[in-house]
Amino acid sequence: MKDDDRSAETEAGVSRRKLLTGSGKAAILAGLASAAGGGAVGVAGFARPAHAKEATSEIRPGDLDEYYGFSSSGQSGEVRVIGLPSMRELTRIPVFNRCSATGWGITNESRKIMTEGLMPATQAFLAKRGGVYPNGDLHHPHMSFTDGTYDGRYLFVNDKANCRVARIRCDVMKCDKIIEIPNASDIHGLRLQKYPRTGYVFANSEHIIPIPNDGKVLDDPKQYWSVFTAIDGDAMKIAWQVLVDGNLDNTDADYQGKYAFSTCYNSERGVTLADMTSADRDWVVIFNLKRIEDAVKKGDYKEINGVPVVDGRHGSRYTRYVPAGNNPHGCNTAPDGIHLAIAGKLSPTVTLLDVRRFDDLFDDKIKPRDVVVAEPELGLGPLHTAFDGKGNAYTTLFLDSQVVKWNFDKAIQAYGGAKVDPIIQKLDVHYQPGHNHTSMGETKEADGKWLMSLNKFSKDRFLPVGPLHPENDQLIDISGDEMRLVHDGPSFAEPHDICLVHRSKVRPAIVWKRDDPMWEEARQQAAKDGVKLEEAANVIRDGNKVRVYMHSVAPAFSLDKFTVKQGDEVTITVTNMDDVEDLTHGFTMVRHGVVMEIGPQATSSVTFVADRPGVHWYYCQWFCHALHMEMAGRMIVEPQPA
Ligand code: RUQ
Ligand code: CUA
Ligand code: CA
Repeated sequence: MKDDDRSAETEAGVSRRKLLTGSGKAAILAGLASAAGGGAVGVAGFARPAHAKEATSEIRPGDLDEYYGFSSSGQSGEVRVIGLPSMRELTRIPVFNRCSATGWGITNESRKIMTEGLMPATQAFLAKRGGVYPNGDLHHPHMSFTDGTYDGRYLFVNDKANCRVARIRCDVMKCDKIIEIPNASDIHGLRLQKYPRTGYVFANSEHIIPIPNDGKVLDDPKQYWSVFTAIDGDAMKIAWQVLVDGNLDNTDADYQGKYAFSTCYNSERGVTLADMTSADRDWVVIFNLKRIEDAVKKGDYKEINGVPVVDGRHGSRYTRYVPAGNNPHGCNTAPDGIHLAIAGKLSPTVTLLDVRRFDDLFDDKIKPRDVVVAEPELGLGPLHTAFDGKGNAYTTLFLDSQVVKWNFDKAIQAYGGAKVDPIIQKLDVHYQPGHNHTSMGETKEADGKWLMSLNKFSKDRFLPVGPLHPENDQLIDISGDEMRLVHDGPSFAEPHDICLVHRSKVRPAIVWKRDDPMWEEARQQAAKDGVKLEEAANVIRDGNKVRVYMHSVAPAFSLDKFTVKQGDEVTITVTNMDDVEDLTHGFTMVRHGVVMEIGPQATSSVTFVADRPGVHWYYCQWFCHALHMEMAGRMIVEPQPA
């Protein structure tokens, strides 16, 4: 047995021990050990075709990639932008984390974004703890849609750790809104309305809690619930919530603008692993958007924490529950606009639903399981499914460490009793894949060129770097009949999900616009102080508050010194007047934990207390000029008389 086989098996062994509870699962789970880690099952091991011109991940120096990959970073809390197919990391967008380079979480502009959308109780909680959450757990980045395809406006992302949803502007690649979701425990699944546009951002509370969670109900899980949330993505306000039975894991929406759906792995509403895996089957919940909107209009809801909460538990007009999987996980709408793939996780199947039958289901003309059109058995631990727009699906098999390519039509025929095998190919990936994603694959413009498999373990694939290994993001060419692995990409904790967007959809700015809303507060304060940001070199005293305004043109700040008194609250506002592509300055105040990025034509500000007398240098931390080292000045802090 090879080393990696052994560790893969240990991994599966752990999950097997933990998960081995219900009798119905024993048989499936007993099969794990033999298949885990090696991946030598099924039809793996295709010979590599002798393509005349094989697709390659190589991008020659100076050439540009064809796709943007907007990758999550899990518990790192940021978004990473990579180029595809080269897999080169292009930039990072801090969102829920703090950033030592850009000052995200330190500047006034970022702290406003990080706090203003939180519930008042959370703001009060954080006031004693540095004002902003230091962490986040960002799983699902998705670009806004118009008419079923990406429109380049925004990315929306979730924070599982602190129950938030954030929006990133794709023109400047900065986060501009963060809101907290009330009545939820945490936010896991997040996807967007695809038609007619986004529109709604759908977000799932994964864990069940008392609603409201105000201490009146405590250790009584029978009174714990989960909510499905629709956010107005333009206003970044909660539109409505739906109370459901069970929990909610992943979510997606149709291409018609009528339905959204979420997987549930805890239909038991349990609070222990044993409880949550005790049923043989869980379900997918379907939400009828029109009916829910009408309910909100008519007042058929309860207002909880300022949000209309519609009751969508069993028997309601607003939802339907379709039994599927066993602790199902992935929830992916196919680009054909018809099919929805629910990955079985503990069940070796993917359940394929036909959204055209949902109208009849809501009119009670058919039974819930009548919307199922196929349920192919694919392998062990199916987690997520991606699509090529040619009728094929690609499902990750966590336990088998494989991606399986299978065909819809064949799966539907097999479900109808025909003797056809829907599986086209199984490819080993390294190792234990979670999400996967195809180029443009969650849009109606799925182009079937690339598949990325985001693998949770890298084991032996890279130089060892200590006990904490990177993950492994693998690039697979799916343009031919057979999948071909072309690149291994190590990544730090922990890309869950990615969306692969053709570069024609994204139009980033080169420099900031001076009237950008990002620094509106600084603009207003400067106007009150009679200061012109573009020419500023002013020190304004206002009691013990001191506002220092400067502008920068490489390689100098407009002030090479300013003087304050010990204990003053100092606000530094810097405007970068360089109007040149790629000319960013920074501002770092030494020994004060103060740092900010100031992009070309941007204004940034930061506030701190100058409570240490003496001389403190400030300098530009972004290499900007041959005389960058000299781009500095002094803050002189006069001691308070003793
Ligand atoms: S989930 S590995 Cu956080 Cu997207 Cu499926
Ligand atoms: Cu400005 Cu370095
Ligand atoms: Ca379950």
